[in-house]
Amino acid sequence: MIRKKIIITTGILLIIGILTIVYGVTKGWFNKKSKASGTPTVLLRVDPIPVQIAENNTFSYTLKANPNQNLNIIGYLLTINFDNAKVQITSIEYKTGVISQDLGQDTSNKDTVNQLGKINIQAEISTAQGELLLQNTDVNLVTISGKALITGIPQLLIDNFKLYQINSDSTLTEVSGGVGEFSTSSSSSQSSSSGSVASSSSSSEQSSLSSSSSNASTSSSSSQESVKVVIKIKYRMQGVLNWIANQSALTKLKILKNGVEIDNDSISFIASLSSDYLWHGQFEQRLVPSNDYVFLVKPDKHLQRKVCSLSGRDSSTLYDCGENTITLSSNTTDLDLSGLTFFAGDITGEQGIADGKVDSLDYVMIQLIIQNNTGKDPTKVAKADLNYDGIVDTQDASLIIEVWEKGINQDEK
Ligand SMILES: [Ca+2]
Ligand SMILES: [Ca+2]
Repeated sequence: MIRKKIIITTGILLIIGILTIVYGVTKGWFNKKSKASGTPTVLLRVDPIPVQIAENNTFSYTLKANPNQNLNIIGYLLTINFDNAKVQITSIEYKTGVISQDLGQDTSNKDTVNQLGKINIQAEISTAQGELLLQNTDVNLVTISGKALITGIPQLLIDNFKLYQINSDSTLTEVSGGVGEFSTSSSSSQSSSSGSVASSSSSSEQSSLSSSSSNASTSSSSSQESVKVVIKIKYRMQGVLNWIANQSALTKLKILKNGVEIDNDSISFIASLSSDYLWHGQFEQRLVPSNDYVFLVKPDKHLQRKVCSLSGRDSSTLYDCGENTITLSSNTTDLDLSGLTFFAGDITGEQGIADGKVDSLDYVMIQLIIQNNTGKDPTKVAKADLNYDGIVDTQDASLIIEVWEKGINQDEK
């Protein structure tokens, strides 16, 4: 009898145990391990959770970030949208890092902020080594205070949250953050869950820079013979206003014939700065004489431009080639791009190399060099001296802002 009871009790306990494990698995109790693995994610929340505020009463919320692993950051950015008919902002205080000049907004910008219903938060860490955010620990980023114009729950909608992590090899990684436990508002609050490091796939930079073979003619059906063409090119870089002798820039070039890139060959040549503030260089290529060529030219640290006439114009904006193409027929051709400005700033991307975009990663890299006081270090000059004056400083940073102000941020294709 007693033995029977023991067997039954053991059986029941066993079933309860199994059910508990099954329940635990479905609830993800045992998933903790995967959380600490590779991909950094950062959750952002508003503290306290907004509740109803009576008309003319004030509120103050702190944005708290919480990473899933230790992260050494050197900056962050995010956008906060709000309904300016319901809420007015009275102060914006940075709790981690300091505002990035010309990019971020704080209390001194509250008029603009209230007019647009939008706050751009962008901060950088002012110490050279960055700031360590500890795993699973809240850190206060920004405190936003304001006043309710009508009774209701203030809704601050956060968008585009990113942090910049500095790695041990001093490359940067962009960590896109997620927004969690956020406000009460329906739509945008929970939409973006956990973020991850965007791993930009292939990079054009990785392709070899070997200068070109010669079999352009073999590819197409054309029966025409290819001829050796020497192309002499001159172009202008944004912000290069002084002539310093012996400045040179690796310049990459792709040739499109009838819209198709020839042979996938990367051509590169070294251009030299001359006293006319123009960069001069030349390259040779065997080409079939034809009237349907287009060039893609990308000087080091600059955005690529599409060139579809032998004398480029239209310097300050992006342009569309339309039907225009280049005719190549003679053995020597001058490509005079002095009217065309090459926009500066593409120095880095996710993998630490130029990625065809001028974005905040490029900007942060320059800020980092300035903060670290390594602007004269030859490797930094080679990497990030955009105006070729021998030092990485705020002038280089402001060239990037100039490019953004033109609404340009990527290679022309
Ligand atoms: Ca870039
Ligand atoms: Ca410079």
